[in-house]
This record gives sequence, C-alpha cells and structure tokens, in this order.
Amino acid sequence: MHAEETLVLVKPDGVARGLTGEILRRIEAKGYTIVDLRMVTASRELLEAHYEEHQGKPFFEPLVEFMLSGPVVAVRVAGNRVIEGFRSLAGATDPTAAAPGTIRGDLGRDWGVAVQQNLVHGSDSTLSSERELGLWFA
Ligand code: IDP
Ligand code: MG
Repeated sequence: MHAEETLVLVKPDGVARGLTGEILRRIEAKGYTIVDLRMVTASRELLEAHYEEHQGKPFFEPLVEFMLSGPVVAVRVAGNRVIEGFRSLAGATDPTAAAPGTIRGDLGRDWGVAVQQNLVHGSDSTLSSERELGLWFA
C-alpha cells in the first residue's frame, strides 16, 4: 500500500533561527521518511493558495507577509498516519500553549506580533495534503 504523505513547511522563523536540522531530526527520529525536500522563496500567489482557507481572517495578511519574509523549507514526508503524527509532533498553533515536548512547545514562543510565528506547517487532512503537495512540489 502507498504510504500516506504530508506537507511539512519549516517556516521562515525556523529557517532564520537555524532550526531546520532540529525539526528534520525530530521527523526522522519519529520514524517517518523524508521523500523530497526543497528550499523555496515562496511567491504571494503560492502562499495565498496555500492558506486559502484563512482568507478574510485578521491574521491572513500578516501571515502571508511573514511567510514572504524569508526562505521556507518544504518537505514531503511519508508514513502511516503521518498527517496526524506530524500534527502531534508540531503541537498546538499557539506556541505559548503548545505542550513541552512538541516542536512549537519546545522551540517556539510568542513574539508579540500580529501572526503566530510557530516554526512549522503540517497538512491537516488527506485532502489538504494532496492539495498542498501539488502546490509546493508542482
Ligand atoms: P496550524 O498551522 O496549527 O494548522 P491554522 O489555524 O491553519 O494553524 O493557521 C495557520 C497559521 O496562521 C498558524 O500556523 C499561525 O502561524 C497563524 N495563526 C493561526 N491562528 C492565528 C491567530 O489567532 N493569531 C495569529 N496567528 C494565527
Ligand atoms: Mg493549518
């Protein structure tokens, strides 16, 4: 059977802080497989498509600006139940509330800006992983 896949992004804060290796280490240590990886300077068009579900929310424009602020590392990760499993590794959206032991809980914090800079993105369903992998690994 073809293993499930998810899209992970190391966001610009993770790349700028030199945490790409630590984040990839956690994914590999959990036992998932890195299938493909690329460093991308995203376009506004790509980010607006990626985050289309959030259009109209107060943090949407700050989110797009943040994601444009530097390179992102896009990773195709495979494994059974990897979508759920990576979301668990990442922790809650708000890094202040994210549990210790998670990427966001251990490595992230609130910087007092309009968008939560929380180091990583992970797809939240098979529908979104297929859509997002198509955008980032076209
Ligand atoms: P997720 O990344 O945990 O799936 P989403 O709800 O999909 O969270 O939101 C996308 C991104 O938008 C978050 O990772 C975070 O960077 C930012 N964000 C989400 N909700 C808020 C908020 O209420 N305030 C500020 N930024 C937010
Ligand atoms: Mg999300």
